[in-house]
Amino acid sequence: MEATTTPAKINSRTGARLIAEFLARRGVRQIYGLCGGHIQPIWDEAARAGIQIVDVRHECAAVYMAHAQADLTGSLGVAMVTAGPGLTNAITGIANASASRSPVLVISGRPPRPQAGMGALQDMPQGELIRPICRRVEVVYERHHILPRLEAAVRAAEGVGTHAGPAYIDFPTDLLRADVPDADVDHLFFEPRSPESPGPSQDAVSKAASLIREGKRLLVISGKGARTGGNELSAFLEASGALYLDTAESRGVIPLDHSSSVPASRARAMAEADVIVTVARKLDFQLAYGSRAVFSDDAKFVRLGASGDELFDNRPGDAELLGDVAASLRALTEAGAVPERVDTEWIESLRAYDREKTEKFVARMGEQPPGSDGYMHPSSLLAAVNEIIDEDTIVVADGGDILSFARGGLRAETYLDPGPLGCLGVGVPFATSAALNFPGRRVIAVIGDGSFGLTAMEIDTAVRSGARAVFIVANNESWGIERNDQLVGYDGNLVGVELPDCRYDRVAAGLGAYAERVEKPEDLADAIERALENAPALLDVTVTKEAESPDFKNGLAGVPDRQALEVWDRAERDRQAGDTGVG
Ligand SMILES: Cc1ncc(C[n+]2csc(CCOP(=O)(O)OP(=O)(O)O)c2C)c(N)n1
Ligand SMILES: [Mg+2]
Repeated sequence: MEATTTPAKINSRTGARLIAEFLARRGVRQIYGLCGGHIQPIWDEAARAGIQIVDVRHECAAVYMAHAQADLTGSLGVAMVTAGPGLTNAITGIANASASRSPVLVISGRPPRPQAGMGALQDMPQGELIRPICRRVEVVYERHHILPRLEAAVRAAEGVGTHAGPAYIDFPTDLLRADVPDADVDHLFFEPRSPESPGPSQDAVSKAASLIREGKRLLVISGKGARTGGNELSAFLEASGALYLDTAESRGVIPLDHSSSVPASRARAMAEADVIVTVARKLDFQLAYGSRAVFSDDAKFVRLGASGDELFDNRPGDAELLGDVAASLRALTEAGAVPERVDTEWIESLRAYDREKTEKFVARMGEQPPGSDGYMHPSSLLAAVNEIIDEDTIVVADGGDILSFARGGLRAETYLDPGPLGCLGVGVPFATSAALNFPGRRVIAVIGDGSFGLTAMEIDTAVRSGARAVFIVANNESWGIERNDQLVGYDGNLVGVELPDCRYDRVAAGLGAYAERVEKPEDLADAIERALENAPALLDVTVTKEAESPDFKNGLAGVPDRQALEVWDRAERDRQAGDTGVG
């Protein structure tokens, strides 16, 4: 018999396998997502490529989990959601990653190309829907575009040469099934790259250094991008003798007990400093938009940032250092940017004020009386949590009043919260992701009852994936901060703010988690220990709805016209009135 030769087979793989290979070779170890036919080929190939699929109960939670991973590890987080409602469900998570400038890649599918525009299942203009909240949107049509567009999306998310944020890419399902020949696969795309961002210009460094040398009261405020420049930031604080305010964006970059740190003197530091250095920090509502009514009118701003957003939003810098912030900080230290006639009296007085306020605050925390309803004050709960937090504990806070109490009251070095979008519901997914990414560390989330309800079903995700987080629900049977606002600002006309009689411990137990209800402060310590031992676990802790948090007292819930806080709003209006006669 004549020997037959099989024709040489062209080496190819499906589009889905190519995407999975790209992700695996670029170091992606987990994808958070929820299944669906439009993405099934990638879902399948990613799992076969050894990527862990963490499957959630609502697509938004997948993006929250990818976001938490990105914030905690500094590397790209990846979420995968199906077409149509899969993507629309994910939108709040994408908006949150956008506001937080967190590197998240969102992958989706869409109807096969032959059905596009014909009224196909789950067909909608997905790219258009999310374009304003993404650093980049890629809608892929061709097999030879798969790798270049993935590369572009990943780099946009990582914020190479600018700030990070979410990027989005989708593929039609037929392209995922189609063969991609070797000729369309450039292997260079598989190689991980270390993003290199250029440093600041020499002129900008000289200008900034001389402003700092001329100042007497130097204040440094850091933001998200400072997370990658911790060493350079401490070296600059050390050399310059500056005072320092962190914001939740960069909590932990500088240890809480650092001698420069004066969080409790925040208002005075902002008002009295004469040179303010912002490190990768937008002057957003949390910093009074840099207002001349809140900061000193003639204070000089030195702004360091990876993008325009971090340099000239609201109050442009007197000196602006565009580029890698670690490189900018190093350059300032090397240029001898140290105040020549430093106001040591001011520094000492702010430190003393900070120490005194902090000591009083801590002493009072565990001693707040219960409400007239007999339930404990939220600070009693936080005091008990503080007892078991160590420098390794990852702490998550979510809610209204309880978030405000927790942000100031919990002594956490590693900390995540709803961020500048005020995005309630992150608590359970953030903590679940933290526990999966850091199985050796304690993870504790303190969550308002209202906020818990938004993503409560993700307790099931924690149970199934073995995420050993402890979820503590501060149950005041209300959307507390809004209720307080209605009591005071709307004559007590309470509308849609009560959440009575919910047993969150039973919800969690029903989903397979260890759970307890705790009603007395003296029972908290043991209950938290048991929860840590049996995690994932939930404690449903009854707290009074009468406690008024700092955010409430500052007027945040009332949403003033010009500024986020009432006292700043008043100061801003006074300044305007003084200028123009208009109140
Ligand atoms: C997704 C979302 N919905 C609504 C709001 C408005 N909001 C801000 S705080 C708050 C109340 C939060 O209640 P809870 O989580 O129980 O915390 P508490 O204030 O009671 O401590 C609400 C509804 C928001 N920020 N985010
Ligand atoms: Mg509540």
